[in-house]
This record gives sequence, C-alpha cells and structure tokens, in this order.
Amino acid sequence: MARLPSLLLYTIIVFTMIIAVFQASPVYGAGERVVYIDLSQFKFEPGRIVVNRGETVVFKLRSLDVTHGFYIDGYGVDTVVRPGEVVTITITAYQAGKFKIRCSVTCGPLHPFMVGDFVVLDGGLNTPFILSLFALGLVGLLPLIRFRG
Ligand SMILES: [Cu+2]
Repeated sequence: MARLPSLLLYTIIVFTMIIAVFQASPVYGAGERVVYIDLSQFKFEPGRIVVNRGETVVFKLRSLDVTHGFYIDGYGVDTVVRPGEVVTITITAYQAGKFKIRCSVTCGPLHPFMVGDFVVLDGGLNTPFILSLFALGLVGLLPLIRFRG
C-alpha cells in the first residue's frame, strides 16, 4: 500500500514541474505587447510603461496637438510624431531597468518637462519558478513526515 502515496507524490512533482515551465515562459518574454501612447503638450499618456525583459513591444504613437518626438534613453529609439498620424515602433526589451522617455522635438515652453518612464522588469529572478521549486522541495519532504513514527 506504499505504492499509492509515491504515485501521488510523483503526480504532484510532475504537475509542479509542468506549472513551473508554463509560468516561466511569459516572464522570459515570448510575448508581444502593444502599447498605445498619446503625445500632447506636455505629456505622454500613459506616462509609465512597464514590460518584461525579452518582450516584443509595439508602440503605437499618436499626437493630439503639435509635432512631438518619441525618444527612449538607452534603446536608441527616436522618432517624430506628427499630428494626424500613427507611428508604429517595434522594439525588443532586451535590457532591464528604468529608462527615460523624452520628447525630442521642441514642442513648446514646457517641452523639457515632457518625460515618461519605460520600465523593463528583469525576468532573471523568476518568482513563480522559484516558488515551484520550493513547493517541489516541500513535496519531497512529505514521505519523511509520513513514515516517521
Ligand atoms: Cu513634445
């Protein structure tokens, strides 16, 4: 009758590993994310974009008033966005960190204050994966608890 617990144990381990693999994939950015940004005097809307490292990010840029620029520090992105057009820019978020988004076209008196944040989260420490490993370890301890005494 010792067969049943070990079979159950084995099933739990396998399922935990499958879940771990599934949890891992989005963090390492197989996905594509479309981000719509409205540019106007003197802001980006939204002003803060958060993505995961490795993700493909498609920016759809639109100006609501005058000609603006869209510049991302550290990513070599710099483009002009004229009113009435949608500019599409696709990048891969390969480096983690917090990067400044700036308007690169002088668009008015408060132009220097037209800034935003581009945040790329590092998938290096994969929390779901670590938690799954931890669960796996706990499951490994189960037979010790069960058969002692
Ligand atoms: Cu501007």
